[in-house]
Amino acid sequence: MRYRNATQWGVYDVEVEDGRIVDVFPIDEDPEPAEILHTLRDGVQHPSRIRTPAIRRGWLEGTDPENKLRGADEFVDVSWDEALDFAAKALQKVRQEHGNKAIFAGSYGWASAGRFHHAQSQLHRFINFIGGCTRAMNSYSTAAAQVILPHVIAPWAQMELEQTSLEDVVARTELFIAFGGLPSRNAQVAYGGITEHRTGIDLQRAHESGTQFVNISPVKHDVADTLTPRWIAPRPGTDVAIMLAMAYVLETQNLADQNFLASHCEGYDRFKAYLLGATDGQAKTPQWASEISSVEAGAIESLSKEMAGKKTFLTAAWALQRADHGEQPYWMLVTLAAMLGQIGLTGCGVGFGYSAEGFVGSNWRRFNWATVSKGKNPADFAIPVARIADMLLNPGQTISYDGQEITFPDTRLIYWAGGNPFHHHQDLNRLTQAWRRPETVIVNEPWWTPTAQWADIVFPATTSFERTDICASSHDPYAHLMQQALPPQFEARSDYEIFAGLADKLGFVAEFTQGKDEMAWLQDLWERSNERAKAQGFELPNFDEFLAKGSYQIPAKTDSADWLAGFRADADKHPLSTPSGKIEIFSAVIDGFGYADCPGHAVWLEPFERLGGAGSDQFPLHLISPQPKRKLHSQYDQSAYSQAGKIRGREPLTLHPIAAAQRGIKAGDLLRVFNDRGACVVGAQISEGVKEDVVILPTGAWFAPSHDEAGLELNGNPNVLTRDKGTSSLAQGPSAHTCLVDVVKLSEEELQALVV
Ligand SMILES: Nc1nc2c(c(=O)[nH]1)N[C@H]1C(S)=C(S)[C@@H](COP(=O)(O)OP(=O)(O)OC[C@H]3O[C@@H](n4cnc5c(=O)[nH]c(N)nc54)[C@H](O)[C@@H]3O)O[C@H]1N2
Ligand SMILES: Nc1nc2c(c(=O)[nH]1)N[C@H]1C(S)=C(S)[C@@H](COP(=O)(O)OP(=O)(O)OC[C@H]3O[C@@H](n4cnc5c(=O)[nH]c(N)nc54)[C@H](O)[C@@H]3O)O[C@H]1N2
Ligand SMILES: [Mo]
Repeated sequence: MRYRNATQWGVYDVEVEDGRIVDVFPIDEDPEPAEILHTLRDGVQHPSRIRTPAIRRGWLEGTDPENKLRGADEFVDVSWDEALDFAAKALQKVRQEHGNKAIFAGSYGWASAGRFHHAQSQLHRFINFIGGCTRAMNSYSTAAAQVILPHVIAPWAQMELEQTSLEDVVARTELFIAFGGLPSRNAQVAYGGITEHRTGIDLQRAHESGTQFVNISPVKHDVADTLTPRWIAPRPGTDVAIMLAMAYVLETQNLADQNFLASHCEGYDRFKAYLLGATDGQAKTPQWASEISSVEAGAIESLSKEMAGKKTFLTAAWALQRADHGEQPYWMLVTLAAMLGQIGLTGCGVGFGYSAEGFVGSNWRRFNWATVSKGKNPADFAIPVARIADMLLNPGQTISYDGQEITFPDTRLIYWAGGNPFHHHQDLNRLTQAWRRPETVIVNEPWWTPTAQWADIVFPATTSFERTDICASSHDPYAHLMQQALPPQFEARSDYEIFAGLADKLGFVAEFTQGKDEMAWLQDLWERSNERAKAQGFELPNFDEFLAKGSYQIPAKTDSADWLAGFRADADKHPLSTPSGKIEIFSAVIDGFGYADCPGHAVWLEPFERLGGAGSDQFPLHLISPQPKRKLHSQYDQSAYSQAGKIRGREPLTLHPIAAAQRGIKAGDLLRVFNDRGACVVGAQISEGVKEDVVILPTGAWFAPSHDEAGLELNGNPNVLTRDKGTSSLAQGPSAHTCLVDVVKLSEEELQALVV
């Protein structure tokens, strides 16, 4: 039998025989199915599935009061009733003794597609009934962007969903300059789900209609060869210096659009004084930028002039803001686009994350489908998402965030459902210390992931293939019925059922379930969505019709003007939502915060380490840890398809032939990558497509600490190397991409030890 189901990398038909998934097929509507689909063949029913509820022995028996064994202990299988009972009592105890803020249930992570069975939504709905918890705000993806851009140009949601479409690029863009490139592997994925993969096709159409692509990235294949891009390879983390030098060329060669700067922007003069060196004695010349970035001054100058003479679109990968002072490249790119004066013209201006996910730049109507109602968090408190280890380690400490002060609570209980902090967080050796502090950690997971292994109480969760749901997201033209293809595996229950079970123990199951079954909840979502559709002037088919047909396509949008065309035409009539209604090249609000690490206009700030700067004498290679090609984050790393991409079972690290030769490294060797923060084992892959002193280690390998003194991580998880520091006092985002390392071949002795 075939069943249609959906993932965050596409919609698929899975073939099931004798209760096993035997094959997976893309659907006709998808012109370029993602290769990640192959993970599903053996991944869903992999031996790594959690079979029964389980409790960590040291926690259950009270023999590990300081939680020293958390992460390395054995688990005892228990019944659902017992596990729910222990969890409900632990939640009650912490609430009563320490208050709800002592429960951390931010639970960041991508979980799975499906609007009803969305793990975090279920967790948050449940926890709000018992008084709420400490939550997390913003995302690991775009934390710095989410905070800086509303001050400068537009709220992130608007920017992300409404910015210039690739259709407009095809129609009109002559020069497309991509800082961080347009890595096609990333467009396989879209949060909440994706029906049609079109990014590669649309970029190819742009190329064929004459758009020229420039890839400014340490990695050559960040723009597909078929787009015949020019490649400029800066040192990672130095893009702001290059952008400033471009601005310098525009300003000093009379190429900046002074009219647009005067009519549509705020505070250019303040920025200009800095640009020309009046405020700090340093003109931001191409020569200055060249010394920082290693890009030739002449190349910067000629590209700047070319930009001014063409219909130009500027973009940056999200990766650029996942770095120390990650606010700056985004602010500076908007500033640069404002100086070109083309913002609001079709196919021109600035936008972010084209290829970061498959929906960016798509041109369909944006429709906000209804979600599971979660109610309000009575604790009304959240920390910036990437500050979790800081919070766990430093109760009572106060940090700055976007003009506010946030004081960390004393966390006594962690509840995680649908995320993998031992995948996503930086400096995992630090996280392991922090993670031992709470009394209790509860995790819902389908598989024995590192986060499940680092819990005290583990509930086995179903996957989306074991439940019925609706896949629909604000950026996809379709809604799909997700058909249950398999019975729940072993003793697994859906997150909804798990929280209903806890609600039962705590005496509010009727309120939590409202007496509805899965299908009744789906109907409720559908009908509430229809109310929203009517407000937009269209109607959904009735629920039974949708069930019978299995999918529905919303109507296309009617307005095709550039999202900033109105603002361009008349900035007074169509102001931006910034304080001045204009593009804020200088922000009085941010200036007023008085942050040394994020002043009132875009600036070059030295990162805590970089090539040619701090730390590079000791650790001469820059590590970039991008998204993995063969999976979504850590999901399905256990599958045969992901494992087929490994070298001797370890994640491949790509390095330049010169860096390899200097260290006697050959392709296929096992290596140790290391710095002061940690070390891991990787397999060597050699390529001329990376800058000489840059190495690439994708994220996603399941964290496997060796638990010995050397602290060697065994699968190649880059987050043992990254530093856990906020981008700045403004956004406090993650700074994973600022990371220096060195690499050596493993010695015979180390190799022997690995075999054991
Ligand atoms: N060094 C470095 N680190 C990074 C990044 C980087 O660029 N460099 N990128 C960061 C970014 S942008 C992100 S978004 C994060 C991603 O980090 P995460 O989103 O935390 O990573 P995932 O592996 O997607 O974790 C989702 C987890 O949910 C589980 N799951 C799936 N479906 C269900 C379900 O229905 N119920 C339950 N209970 N669980 C389910 C999966 O098994 C998996 O363990 O990583 C960040 N970390
Ligand atoms: N296949 C797959 N696709 C995914 C995901 C996945 O796990 N797997 N994850 C999804 C998620 S959650 C997100 S947030 C997006 C992330 O989307 P991005 O943040 O854009 O993705 P990354 O892969 O981290 O980085 C993109 C590129 O930026 C370049 N880069 C890194 N640092 C610098 C720098 O300092 N300067 C310049 N110029 N370039 C730099 C790297 O070479 C890298 O290839 O991807 C999504 N897409
Ligand atoms: Mo992300």
